[in-house]
Amino acid sequence: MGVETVILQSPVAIVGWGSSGKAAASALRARGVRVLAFDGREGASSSSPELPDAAVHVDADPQALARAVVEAAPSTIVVSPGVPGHAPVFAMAEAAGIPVWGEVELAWQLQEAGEHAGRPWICVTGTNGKTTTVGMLAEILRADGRRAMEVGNIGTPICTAIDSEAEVFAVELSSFQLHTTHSMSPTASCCLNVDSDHLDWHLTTEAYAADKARIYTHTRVACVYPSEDRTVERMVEEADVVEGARAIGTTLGVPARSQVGLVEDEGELLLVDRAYGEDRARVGIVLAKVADLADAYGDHPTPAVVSDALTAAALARGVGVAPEAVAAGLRSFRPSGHRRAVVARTADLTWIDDSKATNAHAAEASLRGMPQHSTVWIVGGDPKGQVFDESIARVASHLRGVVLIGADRTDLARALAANAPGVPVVEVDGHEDWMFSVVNEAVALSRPGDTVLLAPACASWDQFDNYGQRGDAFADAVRRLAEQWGRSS
Ligand code: UMA
Repeated sequence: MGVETVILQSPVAIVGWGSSGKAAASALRARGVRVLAFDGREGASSSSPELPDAAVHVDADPQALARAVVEAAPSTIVVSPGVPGHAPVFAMAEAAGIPVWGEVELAWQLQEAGEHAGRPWICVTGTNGKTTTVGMLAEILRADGRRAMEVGNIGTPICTAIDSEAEVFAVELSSFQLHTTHSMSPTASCCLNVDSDHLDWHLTTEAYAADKARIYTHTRVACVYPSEDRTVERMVEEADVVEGARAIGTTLGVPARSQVGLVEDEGELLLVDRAYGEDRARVGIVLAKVADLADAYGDHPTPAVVSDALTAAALARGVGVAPEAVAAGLRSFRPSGHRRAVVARTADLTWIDDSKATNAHAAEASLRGMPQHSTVWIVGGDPKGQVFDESIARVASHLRGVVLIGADRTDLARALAANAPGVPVVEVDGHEDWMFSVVNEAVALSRPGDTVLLAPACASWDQFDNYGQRGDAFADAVRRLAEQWGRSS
């Protein structure tokens, strides 16, 4: 069918025996390819139901691990996204002339060499909003009657889905995954936004942005981008796309030609497409109302959420989805937990769990939707090398007070004192039952009608296994507070 077929010779080395590595190994073994597994963590187990006999070579020293990988003389090395781009395995593989692929690259190559060749991938990256956008996109595709599947960084390695009967993939991609993706050719693609994150992996903001920009490479139909974001627009301009692919902007304003945006009509905000209609020079096509998001986000969805909906709509229209499917999909979409979820209304306060806000950009987006001086902000954790000053200066006027958490609170405490000088800050250390102290401190800082927002701007790894566990601990503490409040009132 005109698709270049790549045949991998045995053995293939898998570096990182996590969910991506195991999925890659299963897909390869199903095709008769022998795999060798490597991991840098003591205790990485070989017990995988599909691969009981895979013996994992473990070495905690990255140099020694890389040497072992190369000495095994594999035809190809498949690295997991957690392996940083500066890990020695990359340079040693290059010196030895061995290609290095990520699990996403492998999934694309295997798909295109098999019976599902040509299945469209609609790909989304960005510092924030990826999971929400991919979820909305998949709902819109399903509302259009297509068998759509959400895959990638969202939690399902793509290699586990390539042999499924899905007709289209809504793909969430991280910068880690894009770093090792070379031949993927999305039908439509988008980078939602780009801000500093994961500097411990990429080392510089420029390297991080360069990996995000790879989402647009080889795009076939539509490169969707936020039209007010010059950095992302430049990524589209510089991308090596398939001849004929178009740049489609999204805007929270009235859309110009080749854009999807918002139009007010009799007090109602409408999502309008001026990008795909035949008569787009003169008329727009109404796709949905902002009010279609009300069941998921209440009457006042934040600009970030509306922006994600516009992007999902623009991507879906790129694969020919009917206009009415956009409204139906957005109405049936529900955000997953820990993403601005209201967990309780108690103690005269609204309690919001945005534990997924693991960087300053995401926390800022949440706070900016709040009225002035109305929010007690719970912030802190593993800062991942971020500098918080500018973000804090931008959100200071929304704050009533701050409860500072995390194992090391030094950077945030200094940035808050310098950039939000009038705002009271209470620090809570990791003593036993500390999350319950956090919610009580939040009550003490608040006034009736305020919001308490857990939006840590940091990773959770210093005190929890993941952001989900952190959000659950918060919701649990709020529940106990509500019980107490119920007893005393
Ligand atoms: N490992 C090494 N050497 C290293 C780093 C890791 O050997 O230098 C080993 C670890 O010891 C472990 C294994 O690799 O045994 C883990 O692999 P991994 O960290 O690549 O994680 P996976 O289990 O394969 O999950 C990955 C994504 N994880 C990361 O990018 C860190 C998952 O995203 C993704 O859902 C999954 O693939 C399927 O695509 C998680 C994530 O946190 C949710 N993503 C980051 C984010 O969203 O901010 C990017």
